[in-house]
Order: sequence, then structure tokens, then C-alpha cells
Amino acid sequence: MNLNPSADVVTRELRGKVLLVTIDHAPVNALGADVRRGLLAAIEAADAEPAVEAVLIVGAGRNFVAGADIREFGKAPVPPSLPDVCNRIETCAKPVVAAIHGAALGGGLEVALAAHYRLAVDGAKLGLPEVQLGLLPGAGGTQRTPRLIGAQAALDLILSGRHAGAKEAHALGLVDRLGSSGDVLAEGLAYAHELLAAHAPVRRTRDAAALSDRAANLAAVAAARAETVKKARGLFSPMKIVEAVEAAVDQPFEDGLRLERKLFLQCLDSPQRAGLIHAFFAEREVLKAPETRDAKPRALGKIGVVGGGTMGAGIAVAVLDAGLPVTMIERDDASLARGRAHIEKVYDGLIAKGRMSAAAKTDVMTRWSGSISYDALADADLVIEAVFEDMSVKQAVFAELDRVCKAGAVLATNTSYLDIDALAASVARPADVIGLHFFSPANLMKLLEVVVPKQVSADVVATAFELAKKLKKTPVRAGVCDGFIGNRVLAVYRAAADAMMEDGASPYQIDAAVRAFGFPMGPFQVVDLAGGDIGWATRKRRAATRHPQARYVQIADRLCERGWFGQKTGRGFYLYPEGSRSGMPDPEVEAIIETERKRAGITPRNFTDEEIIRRYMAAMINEGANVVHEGIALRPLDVDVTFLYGYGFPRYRGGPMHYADMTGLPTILADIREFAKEDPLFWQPSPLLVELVERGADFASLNQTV
Ligand code: 3H9
Repeated sequence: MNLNPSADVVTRELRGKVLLVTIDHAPVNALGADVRRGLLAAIEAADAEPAVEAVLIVGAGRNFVAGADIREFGKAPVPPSLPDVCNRIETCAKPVVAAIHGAALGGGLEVALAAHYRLAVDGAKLGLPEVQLGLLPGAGGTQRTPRLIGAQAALDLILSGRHAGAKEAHALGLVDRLGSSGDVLAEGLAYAHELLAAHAPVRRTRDAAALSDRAANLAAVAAARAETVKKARGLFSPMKIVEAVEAAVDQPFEDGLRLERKLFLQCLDSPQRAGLIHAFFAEREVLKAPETRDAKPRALGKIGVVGGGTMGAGIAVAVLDAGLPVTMIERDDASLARGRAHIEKVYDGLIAKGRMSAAAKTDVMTRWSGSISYDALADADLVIEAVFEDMSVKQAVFAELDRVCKAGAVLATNTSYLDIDALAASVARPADVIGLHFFSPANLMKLLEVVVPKQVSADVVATAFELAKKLKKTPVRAGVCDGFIGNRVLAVYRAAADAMMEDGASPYQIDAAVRAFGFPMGPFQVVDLAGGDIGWATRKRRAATRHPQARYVQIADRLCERGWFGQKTGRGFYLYPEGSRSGMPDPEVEAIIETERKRAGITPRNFTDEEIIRRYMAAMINEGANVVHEGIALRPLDVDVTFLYGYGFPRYRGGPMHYADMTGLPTILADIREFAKEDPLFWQPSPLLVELVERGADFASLNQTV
């Protein structure tokens, strides 16, 4: 019998008495149809061939198996199904061993659980992350995992989607043995031969006994259900996971599998699955800016930060946390001391929470140095300027950087709206100048807008992406315009929210509707958190260039004139008694709104929550389309990632552009045209949106790799 009929994604080779089955399907051995067919054929061959006494399954490359092939979801299913493959592995008449290195995730772990024995080497990551894709483990994972490690541990893994390392997996009972060397193949073969020598029987996970204490396991399910009701905010799959694991405790294996399949298919059909999988691919696609393909990053050994305010200190913490040294520049000793204190405050907070030791802080701070002389930046590879948002102040900083920095140093600005082309043109080395727009708090927020001015060289852009990787940020490439991607779109949907407020919706209703949509906060809560004075300054700056006929809602200005800047002043749109961070509606604000409506000659009307969201989203999507149309964002998915990582957009909705596709672009355009009847200047349909509707296309069609 030919044990390896084709050089395939699943290869078979007899090693002694063991049939070595290797899954070799780059990049991550995902379980696409060919792999499933190959695995099935391998088990059939093992059962049929007398020379085979045991089977060893391994993965080629860096991982065992990363899971089902996510790209297949939403398409017509191709047999054999993964549950069938897993069942066939489990019913193999000869012992099957899985030897795990790298990722054994989702369907990958389910294949391993269907095997009879499992070994993992150092660096292995085992987990069932389906929940992060809006799914549940659908190839027996909800039934086999609890039988192997009990309902509580299984629910913890499946509901969190977290990865367990080899040692933890061993302690949990997910794997039987830890490999003592990193050579997974040698370890796996040795283990399989050892099992044969010991006449180890076929041992099926479906018969494992971790659920024997039914009452305790049902109690664990009940506790997880109560917790999930509280925590799963609008998510569909977590409750289905609880239901499936309950069936594992309560029902025979085959019945549990049937229920798991039914629930899996429900999750597969849900728009949340589509949104979460869009987010999964989008956050990987954003890394592929043209410059990262075409150019090599420059060195990133030493980083400078100019400015020790909230932003500069947050950036410095992000850099220190990445293990890099930071030199901070401030204008005098007192400011420098404040900058250092801002940094230490972050670490002291971690120490207070028990998440950092004092020794670790001391260690991190040895990589921090400060100076009031720019000369200290002479050997920096990249400098990030985070000073006051004023062009002349920034130009003065850049003149100094131009003077002291070595040739080839990257000069970055953290401006959130200033014209970086103009800033670059003010120095002798414009090709080295780039925007790195961090979001506050800069050490925590994942988004980094990489703002690409006209004259910048490709390797500087590649260096910015490399820095993002080191800082564990999600970079999105943006072009130069007022507000780049995020803040430019934000200004428009904020204006839509302001208009609704003046027309009759209360800020509290708008915030509640936006939260019910899935954002952690509504727009007026965000203003109160960020500080009303910031938006006020922006509005004043924009006043000169505002279209004379543009509607301008003055309510926020009235609050700012009273010094009500939000949380930091104890009141803004909400009241914050005694430093409380969750605000209370303020009748005085409602009275001010009422007065403003009268002043503007508006008779207030009622808004439903649904109408609020339609307007809010239409404004966001339309400006998102403009940003793509003008090339400020490379693709719609770049807008999506910006909003997922910087603006709290609910991940399960995939981002505003994906949400638009799901809603249907003709519906969005019809809404905009309807709203335009009241305010045609504000509600001008984006040319890109109009074009896509005319072509019957969607935003996704523009998401191909650049
Ligand atoms: C599941 O298993 C359902 C079952 O229970 C039931 C079924 C019935 N499929 O992340 P990377 C691509 S659901 C297809 O940059 P890393 C990825 O897009 C699945 N493609 O590498 C990228 O492509 P490109 C449960 C996949 O080393 C390339 O591989 N499993 C898949 O930083 C490299 O990826 C998961 O959710 C996939 N499953 O990290 C695990 N996975 O080069 C998802 C990756 O074109 N995967 N790709 O941009 C991961 O967490 C990480 O990829 C992993 C490697 C940790 C494995």
C-alpha cells in the first residue's frame, strides 16, 4: 500500500511502527478542505495497514494547527466536515498521538483532543479562541474539553478564548506529557514508540471521566451562566458556549455533539461572526502598507521623546514597556521632573494593583533619561515630538531636531491635526519626517495612526510600522488632512450628534442609544472624559474656515463658557459629584439646551433610538467613504481598524464600513438623501458611496491587499 499517494498538505510516512502524519499547509496549517481530506485518508490508511501500529500527528513549520480555515466560513461547506474528521481520528483502532508545538488553537486543539494521547513542547499555545470570532468550538471542543478537564476549566478556556502554555495545559490535563526538548518530531516519535512498548490502549476523550461529579460540574455551568449574562454585553456566542458545555455535563456524548453542531451553525450564521472575522483579517491587512512591502525599516535602538506632558509621558511608557531606552527632553528642570513623575505615576499605579514589583519599576526607569538640552538626542534613532498643538511651537522643536539629530534619524510628530507636510517642509530633511498619532492614554490605547506626508521616504514609513510592532500597537496608515482618519470622521458624527441634540434628543438619550449599539461610551460621555475644552479649542480654530452656511450647534460652547469641561471640572454634559467618574444627567444642562433650541428657532421633536443610530452611523460611514475616496485611508478596512482600536467601535460589528456593507449601501445612501432634505450642506453623499451603489458594489470590494 502506498502510504503517501501524493505530495500533499497532509503527508504520511512510516517511521518504525508509527505512521507519521504531517500537516503541512502554510502559513499556519489551517484545516481547509484539503487538510481535512488528508487527515481522514491518513486515519483510514492507518487502520487498513497492518504495518502501522500507532499514528503520530504533527504540524510542519511554526505551529501544530491554528484552527479551522477561517476563510472558508460563510462559503458553501465542503466535506468532510471537521467534526467528522475528529470523530474518525477518535475511533481509529490504533493509538493516535498528537505532538504539539506552536499554536494548537480552535479546530487544531480539537484535532489533538480527538487523538488518544497528547504531548506538548515548550512554546506550545493551546486554546479554543472561537469566541473571539463569534463562534464556539464546533468540532467536539465543547464536549471533549470538559470530559477531559472538567466543566469549570473548560468554560474558562472557551469563554475567554485565552491561550494556555504547555506547562499549564499539562497541569490542567489537556496534555499528557511535556516534551523535554524543543524537537517536537523526535519527542512525538519517542512517545508513540514508548506507548506501543507499554501496550498503551486506544483511549478516547469521549470516555474521559472529568465530569463524573455531575453536581459540581453543573454548579460550574450555572456560575458561568450567571457571569456570562453580566459580562457578554450583546455578544451572541458566549451563552451558546455555556449551553453546549451544559450538554456535555448532562447528555450522552453523541447528543452533546449534535447540540454543539446546531449551536455552532447558529453562530456561523450570525452577523457577529462576520463582523469579528472581518476584524481578524482587517487587523492583519493594515500591516501591509505598500512601504512595508517595498522598504526595510531603519534601526530602532534609541528613542527620544520631546515633551513630558500626558501624551509625551504616555508615549515614553509605551516605549519603555517595549524594552527600549527613552531620552525625554523638556524645556526646564521642573518640567522634566514633572515628565518623569507622570511616568512613575503609571508604574506606581501598577505596583499598587500588584501588577508590577518595585524592583521591576527601578529596572524600567534605568532605561529612562532626561535632559533639558536637545543635544542629548544626538544619537537617537527616532524622536517623537509631543509638545503643545501649535505649528510655530512644533516648528521650533523640529528646527532643534534638525540641528542635533544624526543623519538618518526619524523625526516624528504626535500632532493630531496639524499639517505635517508644512512641518516637514520647515526642516532640511523632509524625507525623515512622519506623523505618529498616538491616542490617549498612549501606553494603553492600541491605535497608532502612521501619518504619511508627501515627501517622506518609504523606509521611514516602514520604520514607523516596525515601531508599532515593538510597542504592540495596531498601526493604520493615514494621509495628511485635518484630523487624519479618526478625528476627521469623529468631527462629522459629533456634528450629527450635536444636531440631533439641538433638534430634540437629549445628550443622555443619544449616549444611551450609542451604548446600546455597542460602544462603551456615548459621544457626550467621551467629551466629558477627554475634556470639553479640547473640542472647544478645535471649534475655535476651525471657525475661520467653516462654511458660512454650515449649521453650528452652540450648546457645547455654552457649557465651556461656564467652565464645565467634563470630569476634570466636576461637570460637563453630566454632573460628577465628588470626583465620581460615572456622570449623572444634569437638569441645568437640559435647560441650557432648551434655551439654545429657542435661540436657534427650533421646535424640538422626538427621536427614536433607532433614528439616532441611523443618523450617527450614516454620518460616520459617509465621512469614512470620503476619507477612502481622497486616499487618506488606503482602504475601507483601514477606517474600520481605526474605529475598532481608537474609538471603541464594537468589534462584533466589524467597524463602520463593514457595518455599512452589512446594512446595505443603498440603505445608507437613501438615509443620507433623506436627511439631506433638512440640511443638504451637511448631508452630501460621498462620491465613493454613490459610485459603489451605482455599481452594485460594496466597501469590501475595495479591501484587496494594496
Ligand atoms: C475554528 O477552529 C472553528 C472550529 O472550532 C470548528 C470548525 C467546524 N484560518 O496571525 P498571523 C492567516 S475557528 C485562515 O499573522 P502569527 C492570517 O490571516 C479558528 N487563515 O501569524 C495570516 O495571513 P496573511 C480558531 C489564518 O504567527 C497568516 O495566517 N483559531 C488562520 O502572528 C499568519 O497569521 C483561531 O482563531 C486561520 N485559522 O500568529 C486562531 N489563522 O499572512 C487564529 C491565521 O495572509 N490565528 N491565518 O495575512 C491566530 O491566532 C494566529 O494566526 C496564530 C499565528 C497565533 C496562529
